[in-house]
Amino acid sequence: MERLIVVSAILPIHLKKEGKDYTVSISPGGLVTALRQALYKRKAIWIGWAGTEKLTKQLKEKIISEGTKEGFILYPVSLSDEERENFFDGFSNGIIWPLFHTFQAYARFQPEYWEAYKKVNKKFATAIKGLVHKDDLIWVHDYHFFLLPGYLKKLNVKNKTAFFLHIPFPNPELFFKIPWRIDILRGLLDYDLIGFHTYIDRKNFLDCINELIEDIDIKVKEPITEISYKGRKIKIGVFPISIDFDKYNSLAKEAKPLKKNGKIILGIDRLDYTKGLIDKLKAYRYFLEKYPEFHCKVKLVQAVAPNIKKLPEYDQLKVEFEHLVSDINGRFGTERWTPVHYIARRIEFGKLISYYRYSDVCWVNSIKDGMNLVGKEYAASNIDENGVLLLSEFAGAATEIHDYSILVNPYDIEGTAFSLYKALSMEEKEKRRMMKGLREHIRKYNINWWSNTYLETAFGRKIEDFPILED
Ligand code: GDG
Repeated sequence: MERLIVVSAILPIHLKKEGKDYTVSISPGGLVTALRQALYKRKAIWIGWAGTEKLTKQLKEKIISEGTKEGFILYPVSLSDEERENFFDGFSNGIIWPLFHTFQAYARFQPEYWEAYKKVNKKFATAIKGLVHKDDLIWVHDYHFFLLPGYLKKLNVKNKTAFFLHIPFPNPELFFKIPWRIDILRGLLDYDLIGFHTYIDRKNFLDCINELIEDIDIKVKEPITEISYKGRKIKIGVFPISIDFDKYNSLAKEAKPLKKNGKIILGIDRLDYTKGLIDKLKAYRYFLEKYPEFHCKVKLVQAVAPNIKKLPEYDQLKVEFEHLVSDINGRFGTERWTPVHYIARRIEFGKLISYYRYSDVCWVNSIKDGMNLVGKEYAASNIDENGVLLLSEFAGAATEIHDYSILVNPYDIEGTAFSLYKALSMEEKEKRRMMKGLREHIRKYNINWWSNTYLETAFGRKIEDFPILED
């Protein structure tokens, strides 16, 4: 029986120091949230770095047992400090993440980053070779592994490989800045399937291939585009990722009501410059200046989960964000009203569901985002169908659910403030119509739909076809 081997840069675990000991739990983040729900109890082997070298050895047992509870077999790969620095902080998060999210100025094209990227891709390929069976299917996630299938081929691993990119793919103008652009494209073409969130990402990828790769034949077809290259066929598809609708929908029924004395505008983001947090606060400040009738009647609840990426941009972002929060609270706040309720930590899941169910507006302001799951989670939890989603037109989700949300351009401070005003002033009937449509869409195109469509295209299998882990 074939097994599913899942590869992601970091294992889905979170280590927390408690006294002298550590607790291990499943970590936050879009990729993990989505995959965890798709793979639950499916006995997949999940390969990745555990996030810390020393502790990986010390906590191996705990990590493995935490995985077993979820029905995964977690397999930690070791990385040296130098590999972590140059592969993670360097190539992946210091070049690809900013450039693919249109933050070109943050990209540092250091040659040693590229060397580490190749080395770590090879290391993962070697780890896979050590545990793969003949019929296993290999599902690789995200921008850390553009070169992995090439190394697998060199190691004579002939299993089918499929890749999914969780972040946007940039247009040629941006992509061509990368000194190693051809190696990256050729590397990707070693996969049997390449999946993107949106048609824009697919178009950008095909435009890059068209211009840089010779002797290639591209047949753009729906739903799956086919590329012929070096005697092989490669499939290219669009698979907008989603969430476990039923889970959010049913948990919301039990959600504890929020103490409210006014309308709540909700923001749930990781601390990342791509999420448009600074522009959000500027638009909110402008909104409070322009519409004083809303003073004391609204509150922006903004949770900002810490980022594991250790880069100076994140420290600067935090400082600038906190400065704006205190500026707004200092300027507009009163003894009884704090306009921004800032939560500088990850909020507990039950509380998150309460916020989703009882907030009047959910505000996703990404400068660029592969998909963004927060808006979908909000809709699935908004069982009273009285909330409004304010959604950046630059989040992948906007290409899918634009009819059921108010779209904003995060660069347009005045326009965004006006859209917030519209969201807060919308008639009940219109709110219900939009939220109903949004919920129906997400109920249908849920995480099972996503994983099954993807796995069927990649391997001719559905998630149900993989063995289930007995309790
Ligand atoms: C990448 C792409 C794409 C956040 N704060 C808290 C919390 N979260 C959870 C949310 C959601 C997840 O983290 C964030 O998902 P996103 O999709 O918004 O963003 P990324 O982490 O950047 O994910 C993204 C995704 O991959 C999947 O392909 O959609 O575009 O960038 O699930 O709920 N959860 C809790 N407390 C928090 O404070 N409990």
